[in-house]
Amino acid sequence: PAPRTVLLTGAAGGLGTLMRSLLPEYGYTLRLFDVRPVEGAPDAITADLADTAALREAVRGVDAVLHLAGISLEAPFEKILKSNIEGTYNLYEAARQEGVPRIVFASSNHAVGFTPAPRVGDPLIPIDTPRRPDTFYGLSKSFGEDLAQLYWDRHGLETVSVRIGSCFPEPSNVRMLSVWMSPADGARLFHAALTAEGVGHTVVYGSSANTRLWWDLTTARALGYEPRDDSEPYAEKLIAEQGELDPENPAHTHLGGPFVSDPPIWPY
Ligand code: NAI
Ligand code: 15L
Repeated sequence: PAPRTVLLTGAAGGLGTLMRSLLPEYGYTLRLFDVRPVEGAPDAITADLADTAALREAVRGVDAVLHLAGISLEAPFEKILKSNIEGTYNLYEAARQEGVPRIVFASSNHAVGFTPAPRVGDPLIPIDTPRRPDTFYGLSKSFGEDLAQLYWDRHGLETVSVRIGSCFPEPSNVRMLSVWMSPADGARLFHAALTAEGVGHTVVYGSSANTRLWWDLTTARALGYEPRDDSEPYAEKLIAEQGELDPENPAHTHLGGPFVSDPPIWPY
């Protein structure tokens, strides 16, 4: 049966806020979880992923988890270890113990961020390209994908790991023309990932059907995802303001963009 009640971790964040408004249209009842209070949602669970008792209770009875909580940019290793590596492990353990059948995991393009971006005419980057994390952050997403594989092989807990590109209301730089996922396409993809049958552990890239797309969406489409948006209408303005991607600049020529710089460039 299609999942109905979904635990949304990271509900106070940027993507969590977008999905709180978009996913109910698909018929989900969302249970919210974040270490920060969720504005306008007094019933949200305010707890850290380190709190295993709170996690057990949070996942009890849900049909699936959309796991967005975690540090979403580069940070010192100790922080990434706590929130993203141990935190994601704690979530999987709670889900296993409570018999939750599926997790949709917010992985990231930064798990493969040091992969050179394809040039015009090159093949798209396949989903099974070797992982090349560009940061401790990307490394934590690589860990999450392996953890998901372990919990599928050992415990039969299913996961769709979504290597999200850039999911924001609009693309804000030239790289994002290639990796952007509109919020509406994000909701379409998460819905497909929550409902497709027999996913085992499936890894997909998460983006819209961008004209300048860098990676292969075949595994995402196989879930039933049909992207409807394309960043191209933003291209002329962004390129006029910022120029074309510079083939001599590593931050322009790798999937991970400015995350490959040392230190990573914020904001960008
Ligand atoms: P965000 O930083 O706005 O939101 C993350 C949320 O997680 C925050 O509300 C934060 O309070 C919560 N959180 C962090 N550590 C926690 C902990 N230990 N316990 C409980 N809650 C904790 O990030 P955003 O953009 O909403 O991203 C959501 C997820 O999607 C993240 O896992 C991020 O890595 C991933 N992602 C997002 C992309 C995007 O374009 N927005 C691209 C690729 C991946
Ligand atoms: C990510 O993984 C980040 O969480 C998000 O804030 C963006 O930086 C995105 O990648 C990106 O690559 O643009």
